[in-house]
Amino acid sequence: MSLPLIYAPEVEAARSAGKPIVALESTIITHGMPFPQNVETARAVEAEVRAAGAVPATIAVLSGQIHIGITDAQLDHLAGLKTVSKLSRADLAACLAAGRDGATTVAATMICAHMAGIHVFATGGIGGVHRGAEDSFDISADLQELAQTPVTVVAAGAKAILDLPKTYEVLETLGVPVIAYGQDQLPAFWSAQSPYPAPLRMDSAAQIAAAHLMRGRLGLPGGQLVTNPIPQEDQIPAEVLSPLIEQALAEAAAQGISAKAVTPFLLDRIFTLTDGASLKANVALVRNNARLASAIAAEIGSSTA
Ligand code: PSU
Repeated sequence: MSLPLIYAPEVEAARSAGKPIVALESTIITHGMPFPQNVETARAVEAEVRAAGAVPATIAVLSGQIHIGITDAQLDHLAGLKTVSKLSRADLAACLAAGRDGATTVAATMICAHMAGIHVFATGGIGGVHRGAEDSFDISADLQELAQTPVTVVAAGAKAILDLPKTYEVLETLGVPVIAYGQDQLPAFWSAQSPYPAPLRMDSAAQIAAAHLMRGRLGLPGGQLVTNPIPQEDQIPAEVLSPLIEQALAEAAAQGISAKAVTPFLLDRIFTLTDGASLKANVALVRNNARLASAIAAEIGSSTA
């Protein structure tokens, strides 16, 4: 039986022509940002990828089919849905089998990108170990996915709402290469710097592409996490953000927010508490990640050609 996979015409043409392709996720559209900024950002990020000479493939599930690349009308449909499932590894097959719509998280987007032969994926921030995970056990499935699916994910680090040291400890345990781009410290999503030293540092897209290809040659499962610092001019300093993150976390605990609802709740509260500045920074960092991902995809393409 064939896979329930539909390629957008632009992506199909890129596959035939051997052009670099960059996967993009859809949960950031449906659960990560408010309307209409979510749609504007999705279009702007696709435009960044095109401007960098690659082809964007925004991945989503529509009527039980995995779409590798979506049209403007499909993006509007997805962004306009009142409620839509947030699909991770555990939910993907059930959503497809039921013929429903769903937005793909980092984990599910990696699975779909790999099925479609796409090596590189750009997003904002991956999920990770939530603060208080020693009691809640709330650890994003994104981490396990990085350990098993061979896609290089470009993010601005794990989201700063998480427990960053624990997140990077788990990635180390899982054998996931964590690469900081152009600096020695790990970035912290809305802030370019963190106190945490990066396990690996690379300074060019070519180096990152070579490491990706070498993992494949060695037969190692899993991908790479590239942490790309938000541009200095767009960042929110950690000392400004920290108390607001604490406040949002306290509100989530008081309201009993749990499981898949935690990340969207926190992002929404931080948006309000920063008067929208967190969203502006989020948009800037995703665009920045799209540019680096496009350069890595081009390097991977030229190495295998
Ligand atoms: N990047 C963003 N905003 C987001 C996400 C990524 O800038 O909302 C989404 C991704 O889909 C990621 C998810 O997989 O947040 C993490 O959710 P959780 O913590 O529930 O695993």
